[in-house]
Amino acid sequence: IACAQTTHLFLLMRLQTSAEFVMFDHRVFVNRSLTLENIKCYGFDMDYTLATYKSPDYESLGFELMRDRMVSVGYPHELLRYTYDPSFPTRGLVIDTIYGNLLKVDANGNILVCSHGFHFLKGDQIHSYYPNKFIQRDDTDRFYILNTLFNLSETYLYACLVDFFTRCTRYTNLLKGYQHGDLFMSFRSMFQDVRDAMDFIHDTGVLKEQTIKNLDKYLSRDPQLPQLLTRIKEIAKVFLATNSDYNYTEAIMTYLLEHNNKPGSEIKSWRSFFDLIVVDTRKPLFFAEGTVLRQVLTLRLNPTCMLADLCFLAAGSSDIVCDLLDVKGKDILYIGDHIFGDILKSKKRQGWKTFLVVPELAKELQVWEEKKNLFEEMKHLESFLAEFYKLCPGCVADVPVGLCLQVLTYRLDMSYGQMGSLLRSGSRQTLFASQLMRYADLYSSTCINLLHYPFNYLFMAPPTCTQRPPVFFHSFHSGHSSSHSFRCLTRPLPTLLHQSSLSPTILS
Ligand SMILES: *[C@@H]1O[C@H](CO)[C@@H](O)[C@H](O)[C@H]1NC(C)=O
Ligand SMILES: *[C@@H]1O[C@H](CO)[C@@H](O)[C@H](O)[C@H]1NC(C)=O
Ligand SMILES: CC(=O)N[C@H]1CO[C@H](CO)[C@@H](O)[C@@H]1O
Ligand SMILES: [Mg+2]
Repeated sequence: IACAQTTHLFLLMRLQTSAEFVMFDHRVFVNRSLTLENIKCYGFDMDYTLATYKSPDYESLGFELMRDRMVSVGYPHELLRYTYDPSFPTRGLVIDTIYGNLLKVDANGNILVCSHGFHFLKGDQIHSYYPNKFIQRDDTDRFYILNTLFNLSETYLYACLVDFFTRCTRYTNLLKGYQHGDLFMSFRSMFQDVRDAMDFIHDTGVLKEQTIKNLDKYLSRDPQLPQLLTRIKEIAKVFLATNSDYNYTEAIMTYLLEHNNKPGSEIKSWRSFFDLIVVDTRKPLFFAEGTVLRQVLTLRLNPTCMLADLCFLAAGSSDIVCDLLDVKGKDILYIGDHIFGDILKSKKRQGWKTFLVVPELAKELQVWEEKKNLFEEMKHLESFLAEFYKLCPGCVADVPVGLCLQVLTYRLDMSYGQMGSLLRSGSRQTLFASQLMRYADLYSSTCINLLHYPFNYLFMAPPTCTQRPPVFFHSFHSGHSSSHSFRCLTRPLPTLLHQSSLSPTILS
């Protein structure tokens, strides 16, 4: 009853604060209610947040630089034949450094998809590596999550290596690596080499150098960005906190904001869009104890900066941001793309409100729209199964129904790419999706979407009827469901992650 009442109340409130005026693919999705009116300060990350890198050109560049680095430290020349294939990797995969597999898992470590190189393993093959199709995710020495967009090229490179050595006749395939004469090369050492190559292209600045040389190729420039920042600055304080260094930040932000004016209009320094700029932040450390604050002394200081000579800093900590801008953690909305570095730490340690930028959402929404009938079909099958288990606990469902579900899941997954969706496999949520729900208050494909809402907007989270999200599938998998959870399901809610969002009602 309580649940039905909440839903009812929610529907009433929704009539008043309807978000239906925003086109679906421009939506900001809500996990926890948030009143924009209370936000006194907006913080932005730079890479992949304000600066949208072009996919797949940018990932290809990263991949090629790393691949060439591997060859120059002694890996076979044949690797040079591989080129980046954007249809293969999905963000959020887990590398098993013992067996060399790439895994897509859910929040509890259940395996949804598993590949060895480019070969996708079937159910019984997965079982032979992982009894119960399950991994102990807290074994962080063995399993590494590839959570950032920068990790995509790394993910693909690792798959290329496994593919190459598995098929190359000079090498003998063993359980934990390859044998070549007296030499044993473990999957683990290959992973370490890929990481080193990744560090190499970042630390030596070769990736940045190539990017800056060819900004039009690697960076997309949204003409609405100056408008967004100007509008925010009229009502709140704005800061930039980036892990990038001063020179790179300068180049990127100049490109995004200064070369982005309408012809004939006056050129405004990119710095004047912000009240405070912090480079070299070393997030997530920035949100904890921080590092020693340095002033970027070489700069000619921006006269419009409210904080006079302190407006441009290097390193420091999030506490310093609050002090300088005179705001409390709860008054800050921080917008970033890195679930661990930007979102988790700022929320957990500082109580900041968080907005996660998930560029893949554009594609996710497109598939959702195109494959609506498949999602519907899946929903019907699953509610049929749930009903069946409810009536007959402990029974085994008919094979064709299970098979149908498998086929549907596969067809849906393939609509996203070889590794499937970032957020789900069939109707099961990925680890990435569960982290997103836990730590992000709001999420959207780009921060520009904030422009579609008034700055006093109340973002309403859908009511949760039980403590177990998502209601439906928990009860389905554990074999018992209550009529309460069914009622929750029928609510027409604008959350992308919930099963209920698969209902076409939110679009109408
Ligand atoms: C993924 O990329 C981040 C940088 O965005 C890096 O710090 C991290 O080490 C990478 N993860 C792995 C497992 O290599
Ligand atoms: C930034 O660029 C200037 C000149 O272009 C150079 O002298 C300086 O060393 C660079 N700083 C960093 C941190 O790369
Ligand atoms: C609507 C929604 O996704 N709500 C989730 C927001 O985050 C909390 C905390 O993890 C979840 O419990 C909710 O289900
Ligand atoms: Mg970033």
